[in-house]
Amino acid sequence: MVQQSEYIWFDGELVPWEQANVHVLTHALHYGTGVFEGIRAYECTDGSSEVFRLKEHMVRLLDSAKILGIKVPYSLEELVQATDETLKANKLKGAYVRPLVFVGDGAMGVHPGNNPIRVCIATWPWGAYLGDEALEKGIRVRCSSYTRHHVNVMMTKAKACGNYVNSVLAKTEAVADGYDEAILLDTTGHVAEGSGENIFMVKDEVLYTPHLSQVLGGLTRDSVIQLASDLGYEVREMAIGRDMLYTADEVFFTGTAAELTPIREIDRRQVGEGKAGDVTKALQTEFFKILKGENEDYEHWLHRYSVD
Ligand code: PPE
Repeated sequence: MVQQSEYIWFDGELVPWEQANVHVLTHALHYGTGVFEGIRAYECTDGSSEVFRLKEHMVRLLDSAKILGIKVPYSLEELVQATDETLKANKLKGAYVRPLVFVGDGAMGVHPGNNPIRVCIATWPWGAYLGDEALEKGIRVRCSSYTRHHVNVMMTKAKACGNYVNSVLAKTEAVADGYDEAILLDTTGHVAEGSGENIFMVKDEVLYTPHLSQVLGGLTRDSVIQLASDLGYEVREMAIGRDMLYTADEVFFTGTAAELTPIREIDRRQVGEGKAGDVTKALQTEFFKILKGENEDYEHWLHRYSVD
């Protein structure tokens, strides 16, 4: 169960959590016509708070909407402000932030017509996405029997609600089979991403990650690439086969919800030493310092706010 907070920002105003409801004929419920974001806010070491790369997340939300042909009735600045307002109203020093833009009720049928475009921003406290132990010890994953979207079947750059049926299928299959998460291969058979994460591998101190052609351009992925480069690691974006993962020294997932989660086993093969590797741990440590506002060099990624 989601831990409720007091308010949800809905169509321009803060409404009590239980009243943020929609009609059953909401277009997005039937056809997946919505786009969303996953954002995290962190309490910093100095007692202040920050939303990580808030503006970039909202830009991606607007881009996702554009890809689906949805006209968002709010500007980037208004969405940023609404996030601040919601976090403050809920007195949340740290939180998961879930903006959602969706086609509301009105006409039925595949064509969304002139149905209203509705926008909400929900915020709630959310701990480690794959469990507390996962961040430290790593998780067990399987390559999914489901393939990631083809670029001309679904719009892989849009964080569109309907796209996530593919993720749900992969994730539920993985969990039912006793794994923590799934790795999806793309339509060429190369490694794409997790159900809600991008993926990296390390071999001989070099980082590898699938190029962006068929995966979501994750902001955590982008942050880790920049951070790794700043720390002196070489990062190569290229096509990766699952066999490369099997023989990698380290593999890890990145995502707003998953943060930086090590993978210790893939398809019943131990990855490296079967625990978080040195490069993964080094990146994790530095990344969490940034998130907690402890590294001034990355202050430009932080949207500071205060609930007091
Ligand atoms: N790929 C997919 C498919 C994806 O959903 C996410 C985020 C990422 C990569 C990583 O992107 P970023 O968060 O910008 O680094 N998934 C969001 C939703 C997860 C969920 O279960 O819901 C998230 O991490 O918030």
